[in-house]
Amino acid sequence: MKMKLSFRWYGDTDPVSLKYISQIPGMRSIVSAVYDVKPGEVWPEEALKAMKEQCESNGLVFDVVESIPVHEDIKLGKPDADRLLDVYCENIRRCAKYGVKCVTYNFMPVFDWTRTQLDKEAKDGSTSLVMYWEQMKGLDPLKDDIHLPGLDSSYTQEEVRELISAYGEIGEEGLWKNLERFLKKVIPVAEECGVRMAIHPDDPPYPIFGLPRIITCEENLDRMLSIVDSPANSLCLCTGSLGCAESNDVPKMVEKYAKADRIAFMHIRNVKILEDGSFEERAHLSSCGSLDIYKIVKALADNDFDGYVRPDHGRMIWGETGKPGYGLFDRALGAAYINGLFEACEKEKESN
Ligand SMILES: [Mn+2]
Repeated sequence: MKMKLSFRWYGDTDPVSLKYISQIPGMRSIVSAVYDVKPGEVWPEEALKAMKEQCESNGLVFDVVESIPVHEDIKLGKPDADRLLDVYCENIRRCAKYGVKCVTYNFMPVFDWTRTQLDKEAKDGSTSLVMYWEQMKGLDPLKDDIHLPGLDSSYTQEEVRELISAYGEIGEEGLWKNLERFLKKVIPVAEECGVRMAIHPDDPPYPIFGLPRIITCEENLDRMLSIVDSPANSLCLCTGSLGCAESNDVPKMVEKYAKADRIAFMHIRNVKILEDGSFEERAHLSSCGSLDIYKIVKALADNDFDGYVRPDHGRMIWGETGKPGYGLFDRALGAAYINGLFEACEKEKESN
């Protein structure tokens, strides 16, 4: 298979071991990061070296980083942004030095992702992450204390309020301007060291709490990619994030960007959109959710996709406990399913 199958691993504190990950058929790459360093700080080389060695001793390759977080002051265009951009570039160089080929990041204000519950129980007893409007309604981040799971818990409520008003002031166009400044600085460095930057779409791809969100739909992805027209400026196409908005035709988007060679990394997972626009994370199988995963993989195979693929979030099943969305069992089932679809699509393509 041309695609490179990968798995996210949170380092030594991850309840899932590298050994178990290596036992998943076809598993090649580890997706990780230096998680104990704050945004805006330089990553210690020893940590990258240790990660590389640990992966290699388990027969795996550490070549994808998820993520190097973008400091809020860069996204807000604060006076400190230039210094922080230098640090960002230094981290890309350091990752490249230890073999990293792809760096994921996002440009979402304040909240990395939004869910209202991490352990919603389905009829079969499995649990998964969900976002119910019912549970969001009435929450006003400028008045109430917000304790949503995607929020960096190191912020005080006062800081959250200040950030939200700062983003309100710059609005969508301000955020675009700061993204442009980021890309024009970072992409040439990535090109130089053979790294593809992969922007993760906003999750979900519409405004929450009135915060501007720009990496949301085909039109905006086109705009983002055209800011720097280079394969180093690519997408981490997360089917589950884009797929939360019914207006996004995800298989069509995959087809378009795979053909243009602007997808560096695929996050494959399924979501079920409910009647009121709420959504539930579901098993990877197409019939379990709203996305046609076969069509998505076929679009990749038809375009000889050779980038990274990982089964994104999974449910918690078979009594496993651990980090919500990041258990071993359901993500391994997802990996096996993805392998099967790729094998079928690639063999069919060869026989034609
Ligand atoms: Mn994702």
